[in-house]
Order: sequence, then C-alpha cells, then structure tokens
Amino acid sequence: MTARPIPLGPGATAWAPETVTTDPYNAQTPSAALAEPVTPVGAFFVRDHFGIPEPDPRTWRLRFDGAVEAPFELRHDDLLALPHRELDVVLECAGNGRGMMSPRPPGLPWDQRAVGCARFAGVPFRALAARALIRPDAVEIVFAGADAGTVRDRRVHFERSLPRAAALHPDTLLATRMNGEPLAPEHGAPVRLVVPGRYAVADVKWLVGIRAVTEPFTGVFQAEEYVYEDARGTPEGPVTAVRVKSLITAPEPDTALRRDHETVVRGRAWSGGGFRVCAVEVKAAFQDDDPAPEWQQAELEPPAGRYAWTAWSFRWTPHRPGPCRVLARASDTHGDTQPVRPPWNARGYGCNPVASVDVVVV
Ligand SMILES: Nc1nc2c(c(=O)[nH]1)N[C@H]1C(S)=C(S)[C@@H](COP(=O)(O)O)O[C@H]1N2
Ligand SMILES: [Mo]
Repeated sequence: MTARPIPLGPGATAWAPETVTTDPYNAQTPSAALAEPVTPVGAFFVRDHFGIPEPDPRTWRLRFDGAVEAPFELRHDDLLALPHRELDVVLECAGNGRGMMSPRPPGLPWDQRAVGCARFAGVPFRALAARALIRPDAVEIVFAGADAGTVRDRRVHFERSLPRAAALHPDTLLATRMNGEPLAPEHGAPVRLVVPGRYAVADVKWLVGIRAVTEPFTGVFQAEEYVYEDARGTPEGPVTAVRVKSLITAPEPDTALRRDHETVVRGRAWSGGGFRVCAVEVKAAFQDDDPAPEWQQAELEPPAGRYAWTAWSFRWTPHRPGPCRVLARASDTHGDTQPVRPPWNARGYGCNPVASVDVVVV
C-alpha cells in the first residue's frame, strides 16, 4: 500500500451525514463536505436497504464457491495478509438526484448529495479468483452481503452480480479500508466490494459470500430493482455505468455576490464506465438575459486518480445586479454531456442534469 496523506479538512471529526431515513439508515453527504477532495468517512453518504449487520471480524468468513474448481473460505486475517491496492473512487447512488425529478418517482428523495469520493484499499477480486479457479462456463460472479430483509414478500440477502470480465478487472476490489481506516460499520465493515465506474449499488457491503454462476443472476436487486424502466414499467436495461455529472460547491445557494467583484465558482465533476471528465462549462444566466449567455470553459485540476472526481473552478465577475442562476455542465471522454433534462425513468435512476445554483448580485 502506498502511504499518502489524507487531506481531511479542519473540523473533520465534526462531520455528520444528513439523515434521510433512520430505519434503515440512509443519509446524504453534507454540502460543506463536498468541498473536500476526499470525503471524510463521517460525512460520507450511506445507503442501506436493511439493518447494519456488524459482523465480528474474528468470526467473519468469506465463502467463495459455485462454478469453481477449488471452493474455499477465508478468514479476515487471511484477507488482510494479501496484497492491497489503493484507489480514490467516486461512489454515487443510482438514485442520486431523484428528489429533483418531476414527476417524482418512488424511492428515497435524494437531492444531489448521495455521492462522495473516498480512498479505498483492498484486495483485487482477481487474486481470489485465481485461487478459486473459476470454471470456463461461469458467466457472472454473485456477491452476497450479510444483511437481509423482506422485499416484495420475499426474504432476501442483499446480493448483486457482475459480468465475469468486470469482476476480474484489476481495479475491482474487496476493500478493507476507507480513507486509511478500517471500514466503518455503516460502510460495510469488515469487507465490501468496490467496482470503480459503476453506480454504487454494485459495491456490496458486509461481503460474506462470492459464487460463480453459469446463468445470469436474477436476484431482486439485480433484475427487479436498479433497472431503468419507462413510464409504463417496461424495463430498459440495468443500472451500470455512472453517468457524467457535476456539482457546484461554491457559491452557496442564495449568496449575495457583489457586482464588479470577482467570485470563484467551484465544484466537482465525475463520470463512470472507464471514462474521464474532459471539460466543465459554466454560465451565469440573469432572468431577462437576451441573448442567453454562452457556456465558458472552467479550469480543471488533475484528479487524484482515474476514478476520483475532478475539481473545477471558474472566475466570474458579474457586471449587473439581479437574481442569477449559475449553471455547470461536465462532458466526458465518451462524448457525453450533462443534459438540461435527463430522460425520465419510473424509478428515478441516473439523474444527471446540468448543475445549478441561484444567487443574487447586489
Ligand atoms: N450489503 C449491502 N450492500 C450495499 C447496499 C446494501 O443495502 N446492502 N446498498 C448499496 C447501495 S444502493 C449503495 S448506493 C452503496 C452505498 O454505499 P455507502 O453506504 O458506503 O455510501 O452501497 C451498496 N451496497
Ligand atoms: Mo444506491
């Protein structure tokens, strides 16, 4: 593991995520924490479908079986003894932004803060796969969490699958540490999956089971939930790659800015599916602007790795007074740009509209 300092801001210990629901516990990252390059663990959003199981690392076992030649069980110490890789990764809930969709789909009403970027250290899944000897006819790998509950009248564990190739990618990690500390209970202690570039539903917490399967997995969180559906409920494919997105961290909403004084508009941008952010554009629109202003390029800082988010900034001097909307949109190396109005879907996934903040110039 490479030892790099973790740039936690002042008051890092005072962070607390903003509760959305208490049972199960769901909370979003406070706005101030999004200004940090690495989101403090105590501020990082939490998405739980069931209770937090808190497995005891001393009795924790990870079972790897299914369509493999050499099934085995690992203890926590065995896993810790394997070589770890460290990656800064953006985790974003597929439902992030749902609360701003209209009409509002059912589900947790996240605004745009079910997102964070953390430094994960973990054992590449492929190291375990090499030991289990996955059979050639295995098409997917199913990852099971220790948590369970009732969904659609069925008692289920939280389970998700990955296509074989995605699981075997060297950056698919069984993470044991987050921001230099052992995983916190709410983030999947003692071990969770981290799959960079996919919506965070892929990142199974409290991992206890891995099995190779020869047919595509149809568990409830794979084939029923986390699927894009049109207004009639017709499935349009599973939630996979994170869509390009940005957020504005400064100025804060409703800030009064001084006319003819420079202000710095700042934020973060990220994308998934192996694509990187290549541009962020900003514009400031006064209500009666005619013609509408042009988009202008923001400056990008190099991200802390290929799966980390990109900090951007734009120097702006407003020359007239009035209420104004500051907008930002990111583009990625796939050629996608944040839309003004993302395609509506019945469950409110992948909502990545142009970011905006309303301010007033005085
Ligand atoms: N075992 C388990 N893993 C899980 C979940 C869960 O409910 N149970 N929620 C998933 C979803 S939908 C998201 S967005 C991420 C959230 O990770 P975090 O709580 O560490 O931010 O965990 C994923 N992994
Ligand atoms: Mo999620």
